[in-house]
Amino acid sequence: MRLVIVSNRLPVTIARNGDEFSFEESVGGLATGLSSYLKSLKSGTGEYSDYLWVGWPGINVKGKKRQEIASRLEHDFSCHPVFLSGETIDKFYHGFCNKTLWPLFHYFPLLTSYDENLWINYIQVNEIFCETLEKILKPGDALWIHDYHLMLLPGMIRKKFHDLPVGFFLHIPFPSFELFRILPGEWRRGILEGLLGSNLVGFHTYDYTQHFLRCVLRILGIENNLGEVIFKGRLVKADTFPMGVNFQKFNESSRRKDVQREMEIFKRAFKDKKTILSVDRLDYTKGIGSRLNGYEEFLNIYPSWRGRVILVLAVVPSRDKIEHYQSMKRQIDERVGEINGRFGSPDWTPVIYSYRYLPEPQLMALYNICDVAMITPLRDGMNLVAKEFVSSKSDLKGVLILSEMAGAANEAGEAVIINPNNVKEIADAIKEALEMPEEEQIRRNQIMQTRLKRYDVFHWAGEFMHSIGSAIEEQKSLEIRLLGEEQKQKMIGDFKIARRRLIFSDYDGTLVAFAEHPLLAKPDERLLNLLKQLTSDPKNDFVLISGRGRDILQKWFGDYRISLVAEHGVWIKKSRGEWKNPKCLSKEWMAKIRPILDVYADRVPGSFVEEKEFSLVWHFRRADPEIASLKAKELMDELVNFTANIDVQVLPGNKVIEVRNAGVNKGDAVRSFVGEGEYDFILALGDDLTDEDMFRSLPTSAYSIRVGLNRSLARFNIQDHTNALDLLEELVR
Ligand code: GDG
Repeated sequence: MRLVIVSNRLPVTIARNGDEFSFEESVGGLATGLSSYLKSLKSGTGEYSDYLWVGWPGINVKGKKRQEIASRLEHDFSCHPVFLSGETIDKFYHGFCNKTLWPLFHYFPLLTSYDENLWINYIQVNEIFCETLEKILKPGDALWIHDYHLMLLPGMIRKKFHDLPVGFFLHIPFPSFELFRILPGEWRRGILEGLLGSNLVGFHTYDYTQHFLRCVLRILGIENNLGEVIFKGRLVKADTFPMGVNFQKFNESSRRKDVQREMEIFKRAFKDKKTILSVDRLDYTKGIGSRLNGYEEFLNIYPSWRGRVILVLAVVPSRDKIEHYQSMKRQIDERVGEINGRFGSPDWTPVIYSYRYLPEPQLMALYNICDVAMITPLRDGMNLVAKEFVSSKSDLKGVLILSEMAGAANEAGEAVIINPNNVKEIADAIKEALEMPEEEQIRRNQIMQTRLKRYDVFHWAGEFMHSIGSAIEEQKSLEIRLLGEEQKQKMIGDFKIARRRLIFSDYDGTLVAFAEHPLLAKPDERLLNLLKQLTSDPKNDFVLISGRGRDILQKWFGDYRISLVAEHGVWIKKSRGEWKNPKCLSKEWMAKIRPILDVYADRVPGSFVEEKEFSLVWHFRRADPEIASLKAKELMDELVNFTANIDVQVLPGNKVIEVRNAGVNKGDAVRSFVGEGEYDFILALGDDLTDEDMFRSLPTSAYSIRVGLNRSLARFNIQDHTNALDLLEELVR
């Protein structure tokens, strides 16, 4: 099987020298980590033995040159380019990605721009990726899409490839609902629905996963069960996979000759001073300013350290086309100048500052020789630099100072954890780190390294891929009972030859979609025509078996030659007959329960109580989904306790909780109809828990179908009410 990786950028840097192109593998983060994993696939015996990486090559050329670059990428790097024009990439990468999604997802709403044109461009670029993939995907491929640039792509792909395994991983934080909701409605729904095209959506931390699930609930109204969501009839799993680094590579780096050469050079430059390392891309989320403030404060309040310590500040150029990044660069230059001017002396520079990309041996040399790493992002999805620093310490000596706002902080309890907004805290942390006894450093690093070694980047990618497989297995276990074409044709055949046919159907959720208020879920033309056709054949008996009150059923269906069952079997009206109440039921309990439900209706805006003749229902479809979901659990508890000694039952339904007399259920009603005629074809359709009683009471020869993908006693499942109508239409055609 082939694994197709998709990310905004290919892991190859292409440089142009006149008419010639040179190609070099990119290093750092996703590129390095994932590349090692992918290469290991080719030599391994696992499920995937081949890979292809699809993304923007970082260069725009036309005509023959494109072909030349594409075949070189394919041949030498297993990459496939998605070419984008300069203008498109400008609006996409520098636009929606980094002026809207990046700041908002990192909790900088004031820096977020809301430009409809940029959103449209974002959709278009995701479509271009989708079109490219359509041309190259083959049966047996699996797709792993990366990061915030391509959040619409899973949904687009799903429309074209129903069964393709698709995983999505978000490398940045997923913000809390309060932040995410700031996006205009169409954008936020589009992003969530796009992500839900995947089989698996992965995040770095438990919090991000929960934020995502909460947004799915609050914005799309879809609940999750232990991280699993049913979206458009498919199971989608959201889970946490903290990304690791290539531990072994960093841990063994001090043995590399090229790294050792760089270590010697740095050691000479730093002399006998203690060193604090800071490495980041230039970005306002990385908290470089706070770090400089903290360091300045440290020199200010702990003067004995002056002249004995150096801050090695490596800033890597990034997104310098965006104005905000340019001004940030100027501020950093100025702050470094101020600190060096204020404290420096002819033989001591407090901050050694570089603004460039460091070749890998240099970065590894710094990881190896610096005593402390100070990583203080204001917000960071994970932060791999922190993990790389700790992994590099083969002698276990060194201290990591880490912001609590980095995803990595969840796994690095042994680091000196700071709040990046507290200058004094940073200053104290620097002192603590520089003065930490060696045994303590070793003890802490040992624990962190054990974790980093076990959960390295190979483990991370392997576990993610394995989870896509499990999500698909679970999806299949749901689909296995989906009514297939062959079974459907058999059913139609049985229907055609039958002399007497009996069809039971629930109403809400089975023949019509749910509406915000029950009165709005009226039968439409399509359904009424279907009923006319069904009842025009004297061989057919149709029973509408619902939880609704008899008044509304009478109003909507009283004129049809069909039987009606109201309130789950409290009332039964045989076709053309009178309403009858077969059981002697009590109503006394209703006066006691009603006030409890009223309290919930008052407390949960948008919810209301429906009183039927023999049952009470609390409806919460229109309420805030999160509050309602919590309150529904509370109400269930309260009702179950309160009704322990009363002869009633409490039933959770689809956005409702119903209380009704015990001993009344659709099963009894079904039995009374089945016993009446010599039916040689019986079919029952229903969508919720109350319909399970109906399925349970059917003869074994009957066809039973649960609408929706829930586990059920029914023999088959179909996706939704439109499939139910399609099926009934096919029967009578
Ligand atoms: C995003 C999320 C998340 C950096 N400078 C140089 C260099 N690097 C390498 C590091 C590291 C990577 O780049 C940076 O990774 P980070 O995790 O620190 O940050 P982002 O680039 O913002 O990445 C982040 C990450 O995705 C992965 O999911 O952790 O939260 O924002 O590997 O080594 N490498 C070299 N020279 C440099 O100057 N050679």
